[in-house]
Amino acid sequence: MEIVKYEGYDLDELISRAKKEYGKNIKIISYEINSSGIFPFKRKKYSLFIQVQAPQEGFFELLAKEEKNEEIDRFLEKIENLIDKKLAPIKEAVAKGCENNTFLNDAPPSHIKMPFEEEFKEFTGDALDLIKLLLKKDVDPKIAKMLVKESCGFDIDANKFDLNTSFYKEALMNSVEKKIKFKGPLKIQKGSFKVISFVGPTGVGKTTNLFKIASELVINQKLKIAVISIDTFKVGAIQQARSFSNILNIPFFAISDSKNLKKTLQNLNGYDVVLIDTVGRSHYDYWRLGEMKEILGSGSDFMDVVLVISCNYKNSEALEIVNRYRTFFPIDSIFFTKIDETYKPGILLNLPIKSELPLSFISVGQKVPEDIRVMNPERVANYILGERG
Ligand SMILES: Nc1nc2c(ncn2[C@@H]2O[C@H](COP(=O)(O)OP(=O)(O)OP(=O)(O)O)[C@@H](O)[C@H]2O)c(=O)[nH]1
Ligand SMILES: [Mg+2]
Repeated sequence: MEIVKYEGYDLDELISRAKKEYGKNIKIISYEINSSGIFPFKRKKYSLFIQVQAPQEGFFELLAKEEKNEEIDRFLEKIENLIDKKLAPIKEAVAKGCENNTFLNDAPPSHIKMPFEEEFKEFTGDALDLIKLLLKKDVDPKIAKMLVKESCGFDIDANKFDLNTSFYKEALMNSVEKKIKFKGPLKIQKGSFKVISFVGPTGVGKTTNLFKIASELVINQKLKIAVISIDTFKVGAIQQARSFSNILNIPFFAISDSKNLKKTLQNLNGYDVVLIDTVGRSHYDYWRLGEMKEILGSGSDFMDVVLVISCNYKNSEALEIVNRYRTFFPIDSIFFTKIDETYKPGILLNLPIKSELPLSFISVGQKVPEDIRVMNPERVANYILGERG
């Protein structure tokens, strides 16, 4: 609200001037006559006071103001930077797409996420529901798509793919059977002298699970077995392995160099199976992995090397472990552990499919010897779909 004062000798003329400037509905507050008492013949002068509404200043009016508002400038600059950042990958993708002329027939670059409906538009019904379920379990979208398609038929009415069974487990088992290799139960002939070593990152369950296997071989298959530990680095590791061996009443050897390992293996020639426990090594520690390879030496050529991996690992990290360990050892199979500690076991599908390595066993808890299962398509399907068995 503002008060404006007009001065002049003609009151009517002052009022019409005010109306012209501020519109017809001006509010006249008062007017004064300024005549001097000394000169009564002098013309009367009027002061007219009107009330006017000050114009509302919105955001854009403020922006349009001549004087610079630095705060607004800074705010706008921030917004511009944010928008630029968000648009950068899209601009880059568009530029690349134009360059390679791939926009018409190729999928968008992987860092641009397609909406679910678009990415899986070729599926319908149960197939689409199974894909959703697999994604919830951290199965890689491409792998989910590939596995589900494997158990689909083409629905002519919908012009899309749908499962050819109404049971998710059956569909998944069928696809897993086709796409993942399994070692099956450990069947060892008497007198065959098989050497199996357990390698993997620290704390994944190598020692515990080696002794679960040892129990099965000794107690159920009545084989003659021995255990060698090359983990002479970790405090208490030898004692842990020795006491397990004592319980099973099998010979145990702690060895720290390749010459001794070779000699001990030669001496154990009459045994059916020799299990080798190794020290946990980070897959990023190339130097220590090299050291371990040196100790296993030429033995690693004829032994089966089982890579032990916890289901707790992130998918990308697990693949990194496989790839790095592979450069040192001829990995024969993947032995998963700690399935009881995860609700999203997508790794069970992602890792064997991406690495093309077969699955051997899965550890389902800490108890020795019972918490171990042979891997097969039905078990994989059960764990993924949330049933434990
Ligand atoms: N919850 C759960 N714990 C497990 C499983 N398997 C092993 N563990 C536990 O994991 C811990 C580490 O097991 P270890 O057998 O010592 O592991 P490791 O790979 O030999 O460890 P390092 O020799 O130190 O590299 C122990 O507490 C085990 O009881 C499993 O399937 N589930
Ligand atoms: Mg150990």
